[in-house]
Amino acid sequence: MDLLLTARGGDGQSGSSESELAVGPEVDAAGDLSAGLARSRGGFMARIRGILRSGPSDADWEAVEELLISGDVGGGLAMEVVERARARKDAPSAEAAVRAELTARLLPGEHGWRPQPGNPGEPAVILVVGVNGTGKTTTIGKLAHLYRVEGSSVLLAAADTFRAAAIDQLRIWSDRTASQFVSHAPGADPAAVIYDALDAAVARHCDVVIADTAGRLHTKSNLMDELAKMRRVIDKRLPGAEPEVLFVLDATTGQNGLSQARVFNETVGLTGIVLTKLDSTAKGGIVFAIEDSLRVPVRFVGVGEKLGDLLPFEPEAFVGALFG
Ligand SMILES: Nc1nc2c(ncn2[C@@H]2O[C@H](COP(=O)(O)OP(=O)(O)OP(=O)(O)O)[C@@H](O)[C@H]2O)c(=O)[nH]1
Ligand SMILES: [Mg+2]
Repeated sequence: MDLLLTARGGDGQSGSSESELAVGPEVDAAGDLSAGLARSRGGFMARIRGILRSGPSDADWEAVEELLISGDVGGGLAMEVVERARARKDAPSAEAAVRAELTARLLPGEHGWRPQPGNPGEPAVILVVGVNGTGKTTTIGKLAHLYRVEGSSVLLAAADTFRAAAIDQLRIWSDRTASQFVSHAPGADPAAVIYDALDAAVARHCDVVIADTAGRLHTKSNLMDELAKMRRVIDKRLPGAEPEVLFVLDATTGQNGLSQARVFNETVGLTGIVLTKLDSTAKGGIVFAIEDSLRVPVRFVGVGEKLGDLLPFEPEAFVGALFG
């Protein structure tokens, strides 16, 4: 990779510690969707395929519904998929019918989606939110990698000011991806970090700003209010920006993730979802449940801990990898 840039990292509050970086982002192979879905494919999906191949009886269809539920597809949706698959006359096989119905439950993919600036010459803004430990900061590193390799300039905003270690963790990702970095001292107002990061990004003509936020439980209203304030600050500094508000959901959380997502959606208006740790779960069916319950698109899936392990979500490729 021959990308070169001059990054001015440093502390947005003091304006100090400018560092010259003459390095490109680390290059990392793209992750493998099929490998990432191996547990789900070999788990509930393998059993579903086994049943469907033998010309399913009524009892078999019931078993398929139960298996879909066990894979986190959700009760209502599993029933709908089975009912519609059974009624389908056009499919060459029961497996093809279920596959088509599952694909039809997903929102249409936006091939090549990328965040857009609200106004020409301004940066596109991504605000990354979610409960504790879902993979927000790691996802930001992976996103930065993706956009840097494409040749975009990226600025990471350390608006998780809750722990000093969180700021350091993001700084390491900014170094690895040769992204710019704005932080304040631990304990500072996260909304102020975002304001300064947007200022810096405009001044430095950055293409994309990605803001990290502290993990928070959706039940803590003061912390949810803090998030709403961050969202408002973006509108204030960049009117019309229409930031991408990405909710990072840990796929291993199961159906609890849906109630988390709903509260975050009410507070900050989610525009996209990243489903992480798909490699660690046999319940990849949560993808169908989350899109169905929120009507917010899954933008990316996380399939591992390496920089390249974030893949754009393509509905047909996803269902294809589930069936194998
Ligand atoms: N296997 C796997 N692990 C992941 C994935 N994404 C993140 N992780 C791991 O999940 C753990 C938590 O990741 P973080 O990025 O620190 O999570 P966070 O949401 O920023 O956490 P807080 O800031 O504490 O709320 C780390 O060990 C990551 O390596 C993924 O797609 N697959
Ligand atoms: Mg974090």
